[in-house]
Amino acid sequence: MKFPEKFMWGGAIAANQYEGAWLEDGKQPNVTDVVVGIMSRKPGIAWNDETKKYEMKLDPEKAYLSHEAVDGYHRYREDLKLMAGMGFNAFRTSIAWGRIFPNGDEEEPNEAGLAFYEDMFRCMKELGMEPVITLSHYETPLHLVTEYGGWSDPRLIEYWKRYVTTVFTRYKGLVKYWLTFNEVNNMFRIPLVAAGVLTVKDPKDPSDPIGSTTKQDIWDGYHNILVANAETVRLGHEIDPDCQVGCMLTSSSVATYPYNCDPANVFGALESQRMANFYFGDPFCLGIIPAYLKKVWKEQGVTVEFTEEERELIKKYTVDFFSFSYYRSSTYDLEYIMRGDTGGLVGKENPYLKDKAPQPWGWPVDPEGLRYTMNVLYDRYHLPLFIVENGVGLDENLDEKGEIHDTFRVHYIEEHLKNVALALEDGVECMGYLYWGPIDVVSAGTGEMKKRYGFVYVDRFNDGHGTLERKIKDSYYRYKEIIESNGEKL
Ligand code: BGP
Repeated sequence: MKFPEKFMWGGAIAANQYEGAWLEDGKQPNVTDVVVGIMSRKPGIAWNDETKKYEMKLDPEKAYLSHEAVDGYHRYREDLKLMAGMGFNAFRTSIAWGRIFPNGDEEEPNEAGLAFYEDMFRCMKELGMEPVITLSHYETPLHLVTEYGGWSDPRLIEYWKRYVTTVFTRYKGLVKYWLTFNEVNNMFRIPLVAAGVLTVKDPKDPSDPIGSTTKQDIWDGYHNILVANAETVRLGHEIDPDCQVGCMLTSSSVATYPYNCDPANVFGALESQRMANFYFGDPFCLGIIPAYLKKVWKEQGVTVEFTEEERELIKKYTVDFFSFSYYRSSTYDLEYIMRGDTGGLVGKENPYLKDKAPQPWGWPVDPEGLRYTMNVLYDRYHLPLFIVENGVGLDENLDEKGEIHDTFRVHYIEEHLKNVALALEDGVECMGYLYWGPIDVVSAGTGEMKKRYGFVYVDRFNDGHGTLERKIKDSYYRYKEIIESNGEKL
């Protein structure tokens, strides 16, 4: 198995799932702070009839584990040392936008937040890890959503530009790899969290904020995010010519296979790839607004118009690399209604896949789907790829000796990495592989601690109790061996 010499090996987490300290040092709530699991249809916000606005109203019956998460805010130094112990040369996390601009629309940034990340990034560098930083990982400040309707309002572009200018300037020379919007292509399934969009002007049924969010508002959000993404590339290059800016899409949906060779299923699979992935990938990487969207907009009765200037901007400032998550594949069958979750689309069960992660989540395992995805993306975009999420969530407990033998995780990683190597042999350019959740964090999809991805276990449970002590699992040593041999010992 051959990996390039400068291949980036490491792991990825996100501020909202790792840091906790949700209201510390000036931070204000972001969209993930009001949900238990990003798929939730009932966010902790309520309509105020007097002000005619939504405001935060958490459900006292629910445990919002992300508020304390695994206390990374206070423990990142010891955790980063554990990561360096595996030989990581890269580490991905996000900046919680609300630590820098707590409400999102302030004129001046919050120094405490800037200093916090500066120390964290310096610490990564000292330990030999290249910071790979997501600018927004489901972390739009809540105020921007309740006050403006989030990204459906073009004023967000200005607030965003202020935010990215601030962090690009402050971390110039410290951060080389920036990712814009984490898995923003989930915006139709999870408008509030994935894209920070909510209908706030006369919502149809204020007791159902998600159900009341209109297609028009989501498409306006799409429009504004495409502009903001291009502005980010422009500003990044202008402020720090050595930095690289990539997009970040959930690309499990690229591996949407037609269930059989019925041409209707083949075309359906293509449409599904487009509307789950390429509708963002094409503007981000090729600078074009896909032609098929005209038909989609007509069918949905929405109006989306880009000015000539915006089109030029999108055309000119395409991303430097394509980063993505891959968890599993899916199948398309005309007769079957596809669902989705944080792992990607869920179609009819694929009879050719023998492997499945254990219950209760039981996600299908398709390592060849990663090779397929990489080939499709590289053929289409001719940009270096960066795998910034891949991993398996398991319900794990310490055994009587206080150990965790996570053989399934080891198997999962080995099989996926073998397919990365095959994709490299196919000619695909790949910058690195960052395993999702190298330390247990709060699950994005379910909001639980129980769903663990880590090589490092954290003693915290669904009801919120736990000592937060860290323990190394077996997979830690195996991943370390793979990294040390630069993939030769696969
Ligand atoms: C991706 C998200 C991550 C992450 C991962 C695993 O969609 O970018 O934040 O958590 O999925 O999902 P989950 O935690 O739901 O298992």
